[in-house]
Amino acid sequence: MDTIDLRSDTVSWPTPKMREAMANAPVGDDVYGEDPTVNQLEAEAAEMLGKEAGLLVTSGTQGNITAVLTHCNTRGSEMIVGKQAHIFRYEAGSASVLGGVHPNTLQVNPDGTLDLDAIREAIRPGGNPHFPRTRLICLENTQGTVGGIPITAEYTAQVGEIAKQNGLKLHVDGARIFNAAAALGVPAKELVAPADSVSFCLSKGLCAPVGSILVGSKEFIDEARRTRKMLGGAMRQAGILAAAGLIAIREMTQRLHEDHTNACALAEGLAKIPYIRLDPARVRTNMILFDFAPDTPIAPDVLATRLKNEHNILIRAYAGETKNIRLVTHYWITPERVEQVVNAMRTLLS
Ligand code: TLP
Repeated sequence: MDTIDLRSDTVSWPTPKMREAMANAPVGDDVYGEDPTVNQLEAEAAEMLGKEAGLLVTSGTQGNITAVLTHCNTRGSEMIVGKQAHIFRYEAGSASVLGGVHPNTLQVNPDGTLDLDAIREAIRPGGNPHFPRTRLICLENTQGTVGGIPITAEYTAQVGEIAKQNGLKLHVDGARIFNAAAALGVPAKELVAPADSVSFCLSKGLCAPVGSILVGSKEFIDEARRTRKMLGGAMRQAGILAAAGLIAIREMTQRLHEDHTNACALAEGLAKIPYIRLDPARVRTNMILFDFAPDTPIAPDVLATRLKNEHNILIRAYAGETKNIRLVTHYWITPERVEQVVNAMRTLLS
């Protein structure tokens, strides 16, 4: 029996077409700028996001830290970032550890935004030696911890305006920006138009095995290339990876609505099962967050173990968070598998 893995979209394997493209990719030494497949991917990705240049990095985390270090190039800089954002919560404190960058964290609203007034208030007045120097605002689109909620172009434009008025840079962690684009029916480049930099992942819903892309102005990417080198992320015949990345951006971005449809069907099926507390209306992209009623006869971690052992279904139970189960749909989660998951949950909870 095949495993049904709903722990994340990061678990998605490369497609057979990607594996074939990887085997046949034209390559060169990318540190010399000579890998034609990497160059092609970086150019196409930049174009899709409406920016001048792109940079292939090893992971979403490396894309974010490369951006943060490039924008905040003096120790004692400060970035305004969501308290529930991946950059703050799940990147091992890299901005502080590697860059001496001080995070000024704001509560993320249930719709994935940061309060505009809270952003304004968080910006430090200049010229006072008591304060760190505010340099950067970071947004996340889709916002993961609130359930993959897409952030609109209008909201990002308002944050961009605040950044501009205060001489700050805006970085968007767009790990799943193409999910946001599919959900909102707006081209990704419009969603990130006000951003100075954007990173997005090839290796999540887009199915590539490795890699993310950071985009921005040519000047920013030239500098980011140096930062990436410093972080050990300059690769050699990386065209092998970029070949999968080209399929990811050209083809896989076009089918993400299927993952969203499957996530909705899964949410609707699960919401009908006793003890599951889930609002299907909050499922906007490929993520489902839910928890259990207090009188549920089975603990979440026991449920996860039984799903694995008895039904070959993998889920992740998050301890200590409001919604402690997250399910993520992706290319390998078909409508038939959605049905299998609903049936298995119903069996275990009845
Ligand atoms: N997120 C992973 C975990 O680390 C939580 C997941 O399973 O969702 N930005 C966002 C918004 C992300 O969700 C992630 C990965 C990253 C950046 C980092 O990407 P990688 O894992 O490639 O470093």
